[in-house]
Amino acid sequence: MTMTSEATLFSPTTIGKIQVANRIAMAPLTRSRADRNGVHTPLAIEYYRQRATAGLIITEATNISRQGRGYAFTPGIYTEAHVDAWRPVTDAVHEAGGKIVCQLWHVGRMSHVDLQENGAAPVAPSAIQAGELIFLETGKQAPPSMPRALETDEIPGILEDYKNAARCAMEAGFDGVEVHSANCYLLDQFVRDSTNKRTDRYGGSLENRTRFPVEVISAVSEIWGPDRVGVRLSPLTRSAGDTPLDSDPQKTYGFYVERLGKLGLAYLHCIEGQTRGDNAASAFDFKALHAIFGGKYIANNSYSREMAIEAIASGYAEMVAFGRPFIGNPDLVERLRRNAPLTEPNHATFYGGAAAGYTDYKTLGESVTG
Ligand code: 8OZ
Repeated sequence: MTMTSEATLFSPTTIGKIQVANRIAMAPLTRSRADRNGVHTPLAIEYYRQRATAGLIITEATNISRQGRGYAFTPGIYTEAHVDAWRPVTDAVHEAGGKIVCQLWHVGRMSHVDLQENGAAPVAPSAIQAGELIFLETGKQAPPSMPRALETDEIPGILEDYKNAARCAMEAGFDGVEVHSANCYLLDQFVRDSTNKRTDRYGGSLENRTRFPVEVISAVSEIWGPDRVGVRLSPLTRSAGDTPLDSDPQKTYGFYVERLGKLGLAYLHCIEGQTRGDNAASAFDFKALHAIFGGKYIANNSYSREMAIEAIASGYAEMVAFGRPFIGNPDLVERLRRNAPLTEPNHATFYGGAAAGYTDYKTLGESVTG
């Protein structure tokens, strides 16, 4: 039999219920340019519209509640004002032929009393303080505050917050949602034995440590249908907050992913190594992980053009997500197609500010003629 439709990086596919024009996803990228209340300015419309040739845009991490916020000027998706600011973004992406899912985020312990309602302590599975520094509204940096451990009876309230955010995302016109279960934020804090010391049904065994994240993903799936819900994991990442790895990442995330596989989700998205670092797919069996999951897989972390082409052609992944290259190259898909040079993004303008380093990167056509 001859194969007539071999998958390439540039061929269309379907992820759950979402049809995408190519295998290149834009990874979630925190840019910290919303206002103090997490409401996007019109600049975000232009930023996402410029990148709409990605097969799938995954938005920057977006707070599901005030409690879930840990960095000043990150956007939210839990009030009417948030919905009204996101709707023109999804409209612009759709008009340009793209697809966009909203990444739902609760930072857990990675927050500061100054960012919380009435100066409340951030919440976490256990009262263990994170390291590193976070940005406050004053522009100053501070270590995350000491969190308080969530009471068991507070869990349903957080599930409700996730559902509210999922509903808001639907109202705002997204194609689906991605649950942020990576990078040592709230869900990952429950999964890892380094940050979860609970003795109730949400701590201890693997079954218990994965219970809350699975409940969150199931709750969000009730709103969207599981075939429009993806999940992002980072088994090898130590940030945020200098969080130690789980004591046995292969076993722990394998167990977690086995549970996720039963939910019929749109996709599993893995950061294969240290977030914002190198690809370390050789240090962990990601292939085993997505085999356990059994559904579509989006690979991420420092993929070169050649690695991405190979990942799709070999069937290793259904899509490859690029993060930093999408900052400097709004037309990344076209540049990869032509094997054209990439513009290095300026790190100094990654977080905060306005148009500079956000919406002023040029496409190939603009660079040639401009
Ligand atoms: C960069 C700066 C702040 C937060 C993540 C949401 O690492 C983030 C993040 C990235 O997942």
